Order: sequence, then structure tokens, then C-alpha cells
Amino acid sequence: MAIYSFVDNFAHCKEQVKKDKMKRAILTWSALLFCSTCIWAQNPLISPTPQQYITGERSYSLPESFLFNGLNETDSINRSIAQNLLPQKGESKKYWRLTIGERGDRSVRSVTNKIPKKAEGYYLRIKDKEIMVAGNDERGTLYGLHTLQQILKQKEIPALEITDYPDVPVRGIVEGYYGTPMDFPTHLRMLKYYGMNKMNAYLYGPKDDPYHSSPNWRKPYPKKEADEIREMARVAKENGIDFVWAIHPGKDIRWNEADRDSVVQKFESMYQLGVRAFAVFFDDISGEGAKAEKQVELLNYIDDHFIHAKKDVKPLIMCPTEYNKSWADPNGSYLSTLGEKLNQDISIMWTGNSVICNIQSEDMDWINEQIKRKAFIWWNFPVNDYVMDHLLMGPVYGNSKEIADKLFGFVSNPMEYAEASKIAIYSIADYVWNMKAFDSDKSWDNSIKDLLPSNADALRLFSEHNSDAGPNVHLFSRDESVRIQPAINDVLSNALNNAVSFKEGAVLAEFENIIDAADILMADQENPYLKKELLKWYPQFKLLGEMGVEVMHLYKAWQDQYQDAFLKSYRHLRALQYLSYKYDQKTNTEASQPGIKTGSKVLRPFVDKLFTHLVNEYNHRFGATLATSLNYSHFKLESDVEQLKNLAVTLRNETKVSISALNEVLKWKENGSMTLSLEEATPAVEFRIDLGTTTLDWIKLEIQKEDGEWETAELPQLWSTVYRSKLNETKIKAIRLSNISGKQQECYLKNCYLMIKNKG
Ligand code: LOG
Repeated sequence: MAIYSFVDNFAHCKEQVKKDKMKRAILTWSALLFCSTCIWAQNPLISPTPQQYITGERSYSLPESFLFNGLNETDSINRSIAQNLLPQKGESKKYWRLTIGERGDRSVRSVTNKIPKKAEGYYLRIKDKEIMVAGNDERGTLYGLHTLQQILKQKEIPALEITDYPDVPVRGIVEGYYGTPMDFPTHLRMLKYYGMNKMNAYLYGPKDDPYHSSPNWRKPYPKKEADEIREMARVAKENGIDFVWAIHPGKDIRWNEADRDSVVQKFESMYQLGVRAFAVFFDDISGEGAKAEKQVELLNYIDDHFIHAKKDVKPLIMCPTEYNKSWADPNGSYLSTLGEKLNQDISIMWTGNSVICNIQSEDMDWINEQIKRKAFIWWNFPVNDYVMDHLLMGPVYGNSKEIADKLFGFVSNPMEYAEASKIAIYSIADYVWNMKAFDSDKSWDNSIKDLLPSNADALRLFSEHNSDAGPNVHLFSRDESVRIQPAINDVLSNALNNAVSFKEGAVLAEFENIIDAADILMADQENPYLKKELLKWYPQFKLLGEMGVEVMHLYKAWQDQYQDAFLKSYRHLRALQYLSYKYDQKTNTEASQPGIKTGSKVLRPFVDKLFTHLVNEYNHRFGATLATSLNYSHFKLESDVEQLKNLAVTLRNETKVSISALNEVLKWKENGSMTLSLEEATPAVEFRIDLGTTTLDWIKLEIQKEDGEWETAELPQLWSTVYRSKLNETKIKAIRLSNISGKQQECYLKNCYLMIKNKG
């Protein structure tokens, strides 16, 4: 994947200018030809990319006021947006006429045949001091006004004609992650952002809102939260967004009339707060709640007796329990039951071939065939609730551009860092609006400039090196550090072969730039929201830059055979490694994958490999014994249970060996086991596990002693779902858990750790 440098960008622009000059020579106002990315030096940046966009030869300086036309016919939201664009015409002569309206309105009758006959489409024309915004419907007019807002940010505006409409009918966000839900002011801020990016749906379903899920889904929200939801629904509406309130009842629902009525009553209470769109999520549950027939019965009942009865409520949305292909029952019974029996107007969500993956055209064909309708994609990006020690700030890429017609909708699940998620959200909005024209790298670059205009270079550098998810249970990976990777590889492979690389300067400069960028971002005054969210990541990023600079100094000293300089750099690098390790240990400690990792895919491994190589060479040549790694203990997790074998293991405070938690239902197969091995026999204090179930008689715990013998250990219940084995400082080499029940067990992996004795 290419990422443009400035030089590339500049060349790209010049090329475009030439092309556009030719284009303008050919196009006339009457010939409306397809030209979705007309980039002209002073052309306003419009995102999402319009479908058809033609600029004329003339450009005008901005008007000072508007003479409005058609305001009475359009709805109040559009009216107030239009009125806020510029003041009403006063004394000044520098006014333009702004006409707005919908298909059928008198004000826009002259352009009726130019308005696209597409839901939410609009036609926008700027010509001879007259602006016309004509929507196919009210939301179309709203989107036309949003586009105009972007255009008016220019000092000079070209004559232009835009014919625009979305590719995907339902576009937006599903706040469906585990972790801290966004707070109220953030919700309001984000709703405006979604709307400005022409997204039209926001599904509210944070897993850690207790009134969305168990234990409180049956109860109405307390007053404060209820007031907030009312306000969110109002602000959503004002921004052209359907606020969809989702319920997650499947963990403890009973399939009886009382619970059926509880769902309806809860929906009714949300309706009273102004909510006009609803969803029922059955993801990440097991047991009774997961039965397709029962889910269908409940959903059809709600659909018939609540959704339709209300008249002003949008069609119901559901998230199935088998929400991705890798979990779909090979006999197909769950999904085909939904496909055949669920009312046709209920839409069904789907994450793709696995929980976190890209969506291809044939994947859509497969699921649409199963569920007998167009699937509603729940795209698990940039969510990081399964890798909370990483940020996913890189470009949006990998989804097919040919799937628009196969989708009911497409929504993104963000990180709990709302402001940082805007980078991905901006591009997802661009992708779902106009797939064919979507340019991943360009959209990413624009999103960064939009988020932090003054310090975009620093944020771009940070994002480039904070894109990958790191090791994770879903095996989801993203490109990271793409631009500098060839230079990094060149330096490293030459170093390993004792040869000189011409790229050393570029690599050193990259690390120096990282230090600068970290400082700039820490001192940023432009976007306080972003700074608040990411402040804990920046010091680790700076340490990465410092380590990188120092490893290049170490390398230089080695090449120059300058022993004192080598030792000086060595000592500093060891200190930096220690500081970075400590920072990781003491920051973001509450997360289920605690710590802060930056540049973990390319840059950090480069620093470590080059360091180890150089120190080994030094030791070899001078008979020295400089340590090559920090004295961390190493742990290995092995399992024949698919969902367990790729879980990350981390050491906290030198005593707590934690296995990363799992969000989804864990299907622990019959006789399946999980073994955690230590590098050397170590005195162990205790082992704790929480599988989200109060009965753990199906688990056998064994410990491997220093002599290699395995021995069964007690695992008594401590409280509720937490079980603990006291290990009394027995020296152990490994610990093993096995399912001895003779059948598959379904549970959660909420918490699991081994406490060892600090080596001191
Ligand atoms: C959850 C979701 C979570 C996401 C990523 C769905 C439908 N459900 O594994 O709440 O944010 O994966 O971890 C999920 O994706 N479970």
C-alpha cells in the first residue's frame, strides 16, 4: 500500500491540474459527465467524495450575506442550517441568492430534472452569484447544505455543479464495544461529526452500559441517564441521524411472556424519550438466549406489536448470535432459521467471515443467501477492545468496492477513544458514500488534516506507527510503518551482513521526527479532546523515538569502532528500554490488555533486533558480557482450543502473569486444555480464574513441579464466578487447565492470572 510523501502529493496535484484543465476544456455546463474526483488546485475538499462534481472556469470571492429563497418550504432543521451559513442580506452589496428546497418545491422547480432520483441525493449548483441546493428529500437537502458548508470554507469558490447521493442506504456507527462507554458531551460531539460526514445511523449499544445489557436491561434508565438519551436522540435528529437504541437481553432472558413484555416496555420507555429506531443484539451469549427459534419469536412479536404499531418507528435491526461465518453452524440451522422465519423487514447484522475481518463480494453473496435479505455489516474497525494496549489509527482499507448493492447498511464499531476514532470514521463515511471513488490513503491523509490541521504532520507520523493491532486472538493485522519499512529492512539486513546501508540517514531522521512529533502532540492546543485521549500514548512514542535514535548511534559507534561511544550509547539504550518497559507496566493498567504499545509491528522490533545483533557482535569481539535483553521472564501459552491459543500473555509488576481476557463466548471443547509455561521453575503464590460461571467442576487444574512431574491442584471457589488456587510458593514450571466434563463447555474468559514471587 502506498502512502504519499509530500513530493508524491505535489506531483500528483500538478498532474491533476493538467488533467483538469483538459477536462474543463471539454466539459460545458450542459454536458454533465461523470467526474467524481475533480481535483483542482483551489477546489474545495469535499468529503465524502461526491458522485459527480464539475467545476467551471470562473471562480468568485466569497459572499458576505445571503438572500434566502425557499426557506419556508423546507424543514426547520435545514432552514436553521442554511440561516447559519452566512448572515441574511443586509446593506452590503456582496450578497448572493441561496435557494434551497426538495423535489416538488416551487423554489427548485427549475432544476427538477437535475435532482438525482436517489434517496438522500441532492443537486448543488454555484453559478453567477446564485447557489441552488435541491434535495431529492429533506436529508438530501441537508447533505447538500453540509457540502456547501465545506465549500464556503474557501476564500474563493469556483462555479460548480454537484450531483450526489450515497451508495449504501444505512451508514454510520455502532457503539458496541466493551470498555468505558463515551460520556455524554462526547456523544453529542460525535453525533455532529457523524452527521457532517453524511452518516445517517448511530446504533447505541455499549456493552458496558448496564441498562443496555444484563443485569439492568429490564429496568428503565435512571433520570440522569434518561435525560441524556433524550438529548442524544434530539441532537441525532438535528444532524440527520437515526438514533437506534439497542438492547442486549440474551445473557439472562427467559423465553416467557413476562420477559417479552419487559423488552417491549423498555422500548416503550425509550420511545417516550424520543427514540424512533430500535435494535436487539444477541451477540456474545450462549445457552438459552442463543436459540434461533426463540429469538425469531420474540423479534417478530416486537416487530408486529411495537415497531409497526407505532407508525413513526424505523425498521427493527437485530444482531444474531452467529454473527460471523467462522461461528456459523455448519448445518446452517441457526442462520437459515433467521432467514426463513424472521419478518422480512427486520435487518440482520453481520461482521463477515470472522469477528474482525474485511468484507469481500463473495462473502456478501454467502450471507445474503443464508439470511434471505441484504446483510447489515457491523464492521469491527477501529475498535480496540480486544487489544486495548494498541491503537488502530491507520488507513481504512481491504473492503471490496463492489459491494454497495449487496448491503443493507454498513456501520463501524469505534475505539473507546472517540476523537482518535475520527480518523477511521471519516474514511468509512467516505467509503460507504462513494465506494468506487474511495482512495484509502488520500482519505486517511484528509482525515488527519481535518482532525488536527496545524499539527497534521505530527499526527500523521504518530498514526503511521500506531496502526496494527499487535498479537491478538482474532489474528487481525494492519499495515504499519509502511513508508519507512523498506529503509528499515535495508538497514537491518545490511547490519546483519556487516554491510553499510545508504538508508541509515533516513532511518535516523525518522526516529528524530518521532521525538519531535511526540513533543508537538503533547503540547498541542488545537484539539484538546484528542490530547486528552492520547496523552498517555505520547510518552511511550517519544521513548520509541529516543530508542531508535540511540540504536542508530550505537550502530555508528560500532561501524567507527569507537568503543567508548558504543558503551555510552549502550547504557543509554538500556535505560530507555527499562523506562519504556516500566511505562508499559504502570500505564493503562485497568484495561483487559494492559499497557501502552507503540510502533510494535516494525519500529520496535527493528530497535530490538539491531540492538541485540550489535551487542552480540561487541561481546564476541571484546570478550565482554553486555546483556542483550532486559531480564523479563518469558511465558508461553499453548492450547488445542482455537480461541485460547493466540491470547496474549503479559507480566505485570513482575509478579502477575495475565492471560488476555476474551469478549466473545469461549467454546471450550471436550478434553481441551490450556498450558501456561514459565521459562524456569518459579515460586508461585496463587492462580485465579473467572470463567463467568459459578460452577467450575468441569475444570481440572494441574501444576508441573520443578522435577517435571504433573500434579493436580485444588481450585476452590473464592466468590461468585472467581476461583482461586493457593500455591504456597511452590516452584512450578507450568500450569494446565483441562475440560474434563466429557463435553464442550460454553463460558467466558473474564480474568485469568498466575501470581509469582518477585525475583527481587
Ligand atoms: C462484539 C463486540 C466487540 C467486538 C470486538 C460483535 C457483533 N460483538 O467478540 O461488542 O466490540 O467483537 O471485540 C465482539 O462484534 N465480540
